[in-house]
Amino acid sequence: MFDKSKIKGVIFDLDGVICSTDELHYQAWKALADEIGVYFDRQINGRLRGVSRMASLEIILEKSDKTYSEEEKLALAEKKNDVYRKLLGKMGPEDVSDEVRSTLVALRERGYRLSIGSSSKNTPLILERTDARRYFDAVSDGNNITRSKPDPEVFLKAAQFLNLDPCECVVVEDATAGIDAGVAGGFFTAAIGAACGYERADFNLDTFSDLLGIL
Ligand code: B16
Ligand code: MG
Repeated sequence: MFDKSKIKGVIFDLDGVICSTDELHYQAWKALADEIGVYFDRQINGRLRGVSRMASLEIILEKSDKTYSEEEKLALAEKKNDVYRKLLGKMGPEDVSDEVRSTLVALRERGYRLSIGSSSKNTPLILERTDARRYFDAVSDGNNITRSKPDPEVFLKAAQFLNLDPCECVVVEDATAGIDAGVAGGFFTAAIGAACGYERADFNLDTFSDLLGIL
């Protein structure tokens, strides 16, 4: 049972929650897919939400007739990431909205401890480009996990960094795999964006600042 007085922390997914990098992922994967002659569109891109880089590549290669070795797959993923990081380099503070910033500030003022819980290994670069690191007490990301969502590892690490139990935290996610990860880890969950309406989530947020009505 959700009891607001027992909640001490909030863990935020990054891509699709704090900022939107879906279009940049799309452009980078599309460049790679075109180069290797594999069909790729925005619908397939939607399946990559919250999924790790290598798992994303596997989804893209479903449309390929060729079988790639593990070494070749790593090289393809690296190539995509080089393009993606160049695109991330063009991000700036304007890519985190005023609504997100003021909500994070208000949550901190209410005493909540805040962490990032993202699958992305590019989290440090994204937080630096958008000048958003300063809102968070901790960052758990693709660099400190071995299993990606729907495994709860990234959120369990975030809770550990905050010194909190999962049942004291709300996870905010835009991917159903992320909500599944939150549920599996024993967290309360709030779905936003593409995950909004997902029946496994405890809360649905029409907009980011709706969090202030829950916490
Ligand atoms: P990278 P999140 C996820 O971030 C993205 O949603 C997903 O599309 C991406 O494949 C994954 O990060 C890995 O990203 O290639 O930068 O390590 O939504 O968990 O913040
Ligand atoms: Mg996401």
